[in-house]
Amino acid sequence: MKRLTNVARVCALAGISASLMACASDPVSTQSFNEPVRTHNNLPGKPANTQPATHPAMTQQAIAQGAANFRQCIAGIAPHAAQRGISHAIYNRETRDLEPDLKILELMDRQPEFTKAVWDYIDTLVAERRIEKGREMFAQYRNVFQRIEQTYGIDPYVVAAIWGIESNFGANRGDRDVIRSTATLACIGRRQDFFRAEFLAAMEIVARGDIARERFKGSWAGAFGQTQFMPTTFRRLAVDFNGDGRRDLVDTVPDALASTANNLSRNGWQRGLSWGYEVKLPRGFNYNLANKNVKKSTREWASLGVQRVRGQLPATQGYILAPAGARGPAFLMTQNFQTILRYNPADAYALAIGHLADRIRGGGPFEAGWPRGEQVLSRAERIELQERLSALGLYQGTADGKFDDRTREALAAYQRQNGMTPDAFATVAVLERQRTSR
Ligand SMILES: [Ca+2]
Repeated sequence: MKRLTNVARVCALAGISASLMACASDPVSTQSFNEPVRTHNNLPGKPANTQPATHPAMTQQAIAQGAANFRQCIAGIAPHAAQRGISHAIYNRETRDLEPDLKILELMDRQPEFTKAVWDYIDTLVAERRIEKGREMFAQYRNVFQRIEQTYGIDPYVVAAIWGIESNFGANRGDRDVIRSTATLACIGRRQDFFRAEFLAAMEIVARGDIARERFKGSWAGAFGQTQFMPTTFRRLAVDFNGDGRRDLVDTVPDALASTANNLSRNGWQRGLSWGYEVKLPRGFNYNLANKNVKKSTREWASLGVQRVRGQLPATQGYILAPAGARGPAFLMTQNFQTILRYNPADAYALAIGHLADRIRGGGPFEAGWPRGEQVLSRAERIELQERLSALGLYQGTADGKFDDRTREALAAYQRQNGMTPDAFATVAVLERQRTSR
């Protein structure tokens, strides 16, 4: 039954998470699925008066029209299902009584009201209760985790952490019918091509009997099971680990955990390497170097004064991440951190996965504290900051609220000119300073 593709296609479609998106359990990681750039400065912000213009396929009229044409649309997909070996009888049986779930069109474009600071995000995802539950579940499935480590070479604690964050160890897998959700989004809304592939992959899962229709529930976007795979990710990477002939990521924990390990393995995980190391940066560190594009060997970092907080850095290479600037913890991130990012391209998410893994293993909290007194910027405030940096001649890009390298460089230049540590960490305090200066 194993149907693995040779090449793991990575996060196609504007960086959509390969599998672990639209987490069913936790509101902080339930994100808009196709605008997932959620770096520390760029977690979803307050829409305010800066909400992007509505996509033409997302207007009320377009949605009503899509709903009216739903039966025709489903009938139009039938030949594609047949090409994949799904019989007419099964296709008709599974779609006959289907009605679109229009609620999910609302969820698709919903943005959280407030921006969450990276430390709040980590606090929520790496809460004490989740750590304890993780240790219990790790003990309960010790043999499975051992076999997974042997087979795929993945740190089993990272797999446990993904399980814990994606579904709270299987407790919150989502309750929307995956066939219905993906069929709705295949026929209505702004990502129809993408979701047509998801719908067809979901139909294959039911047609093959991997997962029974009544158990096939997930998030509004169709991510399902213990570790919230998308149907197309299932198609490429799911494995039958308990050998019963079915790849059941909903009710068979070994299948779900092994599929997750397989996913990491296909996305470049390096055996025996940690996701990253907490480090201490020297006084006067050039924060321009804290950039995912600046990779150096640990020896080079050491020569710049970067030290691991406990012990020695192993011989490897990586980049520095300082998610809360100079007054928060800093990390040296390895290739394996980037592998986790392929699941969900948000630094805060990947950091939470890595840290939860270490905590389940028995490790302690980060050595450095977070600047908890600081308020992070809302989306509207990020745009305002960019506009002010433009007015000062420091920023030439568009004021879109997205903190790319150019924005960070501009902010660092501003900080430098004003006698602040140029760490490009955007806070309300920095914005206030710009507002009050002439
Ligand atoms: Ca199985």
